[in-house]
Amino acid sequence: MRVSIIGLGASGLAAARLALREGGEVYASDLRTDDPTAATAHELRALGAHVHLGRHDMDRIAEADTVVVSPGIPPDAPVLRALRARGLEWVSEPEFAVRFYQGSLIAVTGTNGKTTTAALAAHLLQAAGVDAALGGNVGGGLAPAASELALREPAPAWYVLEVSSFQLADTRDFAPEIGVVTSLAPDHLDRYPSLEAYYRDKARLFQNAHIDSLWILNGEDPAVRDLPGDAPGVRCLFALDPSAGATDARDGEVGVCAFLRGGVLTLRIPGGDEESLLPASELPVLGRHNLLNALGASLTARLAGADPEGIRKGLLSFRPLPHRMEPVGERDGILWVNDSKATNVHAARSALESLDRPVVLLLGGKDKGEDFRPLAPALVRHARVAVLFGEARVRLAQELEEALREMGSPGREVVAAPRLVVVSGGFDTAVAEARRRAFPGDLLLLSPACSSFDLFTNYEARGRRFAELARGEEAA
Ligand code: UMA
Repeated sequence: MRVSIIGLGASGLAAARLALREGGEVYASDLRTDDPTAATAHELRALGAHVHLGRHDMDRIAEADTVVVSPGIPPDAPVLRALRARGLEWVSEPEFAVRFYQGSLIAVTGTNGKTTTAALAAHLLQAAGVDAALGGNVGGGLAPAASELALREPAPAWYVLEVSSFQLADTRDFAPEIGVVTSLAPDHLDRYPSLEAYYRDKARLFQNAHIDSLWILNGEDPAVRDLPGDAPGVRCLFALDPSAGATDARDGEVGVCAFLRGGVLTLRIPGGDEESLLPASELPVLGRHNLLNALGASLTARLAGADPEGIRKGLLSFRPLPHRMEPVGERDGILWVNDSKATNVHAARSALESLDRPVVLLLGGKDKGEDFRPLAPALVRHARVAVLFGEARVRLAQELEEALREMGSPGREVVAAPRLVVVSGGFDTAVAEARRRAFPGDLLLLSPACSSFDLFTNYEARGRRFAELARGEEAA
């Protein structure tokens, strides 16, 4: 087996380790030459790989039987254009990894909610005594890359992989026993030419569907229900309302199998009775979308063999993941919530809509070109103030002002238009401004609808700084 690995981040390193363990002859390359990449190169050379930093040797790459490409490399990168020109194919890192899996596979994708759902599903399985391992796109040091899981011994009964559209793009034989789609909304439009192209990559989850495949779909999201097209398999929905989707059922749907009954999370798996899990009020995570994530994850775990009692225990012991609706402090009656992971409009909107306290919202960051106007209705309903910061602040202000004006035109009713405050200083200045405008009882929410790369290295660094400021650590 001759394997060429392009990109030496977390995915490339994991794929190279796996290929080497399998006795492969490995050529790995990365355009970077910085210290962390040099350390990776050093490790891989010690294990027998041939590594180039600062360039990709196309002739070496062309000698491989399998070319593994990191998800962060866009399809129009020169290295991929050169591969295409030579008629060479490549696969994504999870596609490579699953070839070596010995247990069953749960793959979780979706625009938002996929990390929490994947992490919770794995946690619920473990709480029920089922050996499950979490990995894939998760990142943030919370879980390993897909290939790293293949190195685990003994192999787990279930691999729970979060997969992004970038990773699904270059799959071919990827065939999960259980596939989960949490939500679909515009995202990554700086990389995809259209929304359809983005959804097409997501739909690759279903490319090897067979009649025994189990699909767990958000029943409240019509785009999710449409995504499988005519793929075979059983489609189980999750939704707050048990009758959701009843009037327009798609082929293969068996109705809502996870829902709320009298405020209690409830399961009804095909052919079985209703099983009550836990009152929603006892869930240790914030917000309506986390309730949906909990329903999706509980259904996934149940279908993978977890018993209701184990799921109940797991739901109670789960803790919010960092940077996802994570309460990070309460001072002077103001609750600070870090949702730095909300890097698109849909995520910020669902965060807002899931809350029942007045919100002072921090919005802004790198401008990915998304239309911000759809945020306006949620702002009107939930936010008193929106503090706009970072590279996107001017466009945010223009589009939100325009949308709010439109909503306020005669014939429309606006109770209280939220105040928009544009801050041109850095992140700390924006947070200080938000703090000044918050009253006791308010929720100070960082759910920025933009990525962080204008001011930070990643969303985790942005969330960490927010948490420091929540604790009163003012000086950077
Ligand atoms: N590179 C080249 N040549 C090029 C272009 C890039 O060599 O022409 C190199 C870069 O220098 C870099 C590497 O290729 O070293 C690219 O690495 P990467 O960006 O793919 O990063 P990884 O560390 O492998 O992380 C990836 C995911 N990152 C992205 O998809 C951008 C991580 O998801 C994931 O946790 C990890 O694989 C393991 O599966 C992060 C993410 O932000 C959390 N994902 C996006 C999201 O969730 O929205 C999709």
